[in-house]
Amino acid sequence: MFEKGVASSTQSHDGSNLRVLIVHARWNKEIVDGLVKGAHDTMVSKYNVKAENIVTKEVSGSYELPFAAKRLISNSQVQSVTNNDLLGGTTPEEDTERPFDAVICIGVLIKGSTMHFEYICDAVSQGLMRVGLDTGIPVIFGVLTCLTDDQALERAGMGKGSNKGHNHGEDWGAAAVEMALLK
Ligand code: RBF
Repeated sequence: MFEKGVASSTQSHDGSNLRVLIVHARWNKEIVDGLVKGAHDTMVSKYNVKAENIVTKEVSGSYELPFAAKRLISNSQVQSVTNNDLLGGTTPEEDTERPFDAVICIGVLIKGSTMHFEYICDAVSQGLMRVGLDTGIPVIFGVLTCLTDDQALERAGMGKGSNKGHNHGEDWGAAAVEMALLK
């Protein structure tokens, strides 16, 4: 037997200087909310990310996540340059609008009776990878692609039976900090 899933990192990660963006979809909101909370609370309690340095934005569906991530990353970079110009240069600690160090995109896709699911899954996974590689800012793939409602609930730690499952949002929070510090 082996322990399924991601093992804890052998290195310690201090997220106290990081600024992280969470973008989430509103489809299947109850499950999405659980995943967002898992990511948020893990970053704060386990990695010392300051709650005020976690910005949360929402979009309609998962298909919108890559575009939103790209635009919000670009805006944070432009804003930061403008602020530095206006203020005559600020240190990262003083600049609350400094660029994001990592982005977590969260959505829950559940297969229906048409091909929509396959198209959205493909577009979103390709799109999020592209945003990360194009911008140089780590983008975490926090999108569940499930065949049933129960699969989605269990992967948010909200399973109906005795097995509540595991909240994958916690792993996404950890991955965001680890990737942000990979410099
Ligand atoms: N968005 C999700 O985040 N999860 C879904 O399970 C989901 N299923 C959809 C099923 C259909 C038939 C349609 C039309 C849209 C669905 N969307 C879903 C919304 C999609 O991500 C996007 O918001 C819309 O297609 C508008 O671009």
